Amino acid sequence: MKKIAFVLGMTGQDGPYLSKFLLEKDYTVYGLVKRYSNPNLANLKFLGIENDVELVTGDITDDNCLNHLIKSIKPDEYYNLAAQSFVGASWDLNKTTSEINALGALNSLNAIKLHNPNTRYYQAGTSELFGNSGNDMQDEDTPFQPRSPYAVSKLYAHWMTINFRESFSIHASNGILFNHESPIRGKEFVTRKITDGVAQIKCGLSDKIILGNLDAKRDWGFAGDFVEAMWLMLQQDEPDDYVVSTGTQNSIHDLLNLAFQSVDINDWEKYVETSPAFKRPAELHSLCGNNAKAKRVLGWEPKTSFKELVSMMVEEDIKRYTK
Ligand code: F7E
Repeated sequence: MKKIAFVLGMTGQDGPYLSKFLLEKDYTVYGLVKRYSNPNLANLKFLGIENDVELVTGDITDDNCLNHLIKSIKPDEYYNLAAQSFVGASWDLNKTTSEINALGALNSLNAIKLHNPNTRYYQAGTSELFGNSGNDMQDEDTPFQPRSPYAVSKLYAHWMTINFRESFSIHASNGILFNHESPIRGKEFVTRKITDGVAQIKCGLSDKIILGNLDAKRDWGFAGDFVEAMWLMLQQDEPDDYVVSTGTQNSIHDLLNLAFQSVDINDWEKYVETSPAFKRPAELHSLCGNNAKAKRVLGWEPKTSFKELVSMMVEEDIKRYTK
């Protein structure tokens, strides 16, 4: 019998990549989409899978809806990728962020416990939990010091996932994912903002990119690689928590260098400005993940280098403007 996966966050970046991966493994994939007159299926279309997934309408903040869907779909695997995922917006939207990211996870876990306790649960966790840890690299033992409403909401989801695992023997795992990007990343995130801006400059459609803190350093990987780790977590006999990262760090300066270099522009400074509008009330300066546990236990490794990732994103953005 085909395995059934239920993916929440189907119109974002990771939902479509994970769904494509699961379809290739012959899963039946159900995806939750919010009710809109015109749901945005662009990312599913980009990956060519919009007709291959079963879309169901609902909302992670509505526990009745999740209870009903779990009862009818009876998924073997439940991937909670639904989130208000933009850290920068989470100060202004702190309640919405908490309702979706924190209580949405609780609604999911309660629905599984009540209606299909054998469903395996994946919680999309984040390196934002670590805050400014002071360590050069962060791993599963690094203490959490969340510094944004986004990170605080994800901390709740993280511990609730562990609580359901320990209290009710639910197979529930946390993936503590560092930044992961792709050509279908939202344009509000700094990678895509830059690759889209570079494409516009190259195509003569713009002459500047306005950014916030250029000194931030992150561990950026390819979303298409990271979704495999999510799946691997749910294939283990025992649930657990894993850092998923590339183990390499780059700054926004490095990102700008590579993005402009990929279109043969070497004097990028004249195209880049900064504005306080894009700075955050509390910033994370430096993140880099130690992925040794994911490598050892899951046998997972990232495949795409930072340079390949940036070139891929710029190339796709240029295609969009030259079609
Ligand atoms: O910012 C700095 C910004 O918004 C990265 C989400 O997927 O990864 C993501 O969160 C850095 C920050 O991602 C701009 O201040 C400078 O230091 O691309 P970002 P993020 O906040 O790291 C984690 C793991 C998640 O879980 C999140 O859901 O870049 N930065 N100038 C800027 N950032 C943005 N967005 N825009 C700027 O103009």
